[in-house]
Amino acid sequence: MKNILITGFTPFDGESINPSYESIKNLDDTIMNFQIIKKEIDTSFSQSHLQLLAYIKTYQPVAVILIGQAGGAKHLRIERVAINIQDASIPDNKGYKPVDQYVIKSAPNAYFSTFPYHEIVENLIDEGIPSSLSYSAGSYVCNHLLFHLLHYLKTTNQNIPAGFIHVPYIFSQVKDKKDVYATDLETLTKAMNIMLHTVIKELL
Ligand code: PCA
Repeated sequence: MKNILITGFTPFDGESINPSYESIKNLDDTIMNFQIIKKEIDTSFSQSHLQLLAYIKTYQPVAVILIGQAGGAKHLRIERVAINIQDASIPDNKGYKPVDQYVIKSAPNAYFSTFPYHEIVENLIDEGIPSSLSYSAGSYVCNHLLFHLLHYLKTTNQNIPAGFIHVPYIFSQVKDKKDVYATDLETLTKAMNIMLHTVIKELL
């Protein structure tokens, strides 16, 4: 059976949960003959890519999808680009806060996602889940991880679907926040299933 790797992040910035991992952890273990490998990645610049690359080497996935929280977002953001910049406005979970640094000094300025982003947005919207393409995954740990993933796949000639989806807060996270958008976990998990079916269609 072929593997699809999907990851979420650990909570950060004082939160007790991260909806990115919450939305994937209960996904079915298999979908249409593909094994769905779900992993939680540390929200840190130093560890995140090492964990991801180790999982890729272990599971040899045929597609890799990363999920992260974008607090304050009003819909799912299907990320198309990773930039070679790390510039953090808050420290990561190891207390590290890079300013204006490269992700990988010798690498290109940017990489593009290779998963079927247009189809994912279309299918999510068809199912009533607000989503759009996004041309910036920021300059924090999410962008860092997507950049490392796309760089690794490119430099090892692995032409497989890979990309990133940012998800909004879920309701339990915004009880004490004013005027901040949130959605429910069920909707996010449904979105993950729609996205995986869309990716799998491309692999068949
Ligand atoms: N979101 C952060 C890092 C971890 C996460 O879930 C980001 O957007 O960079």
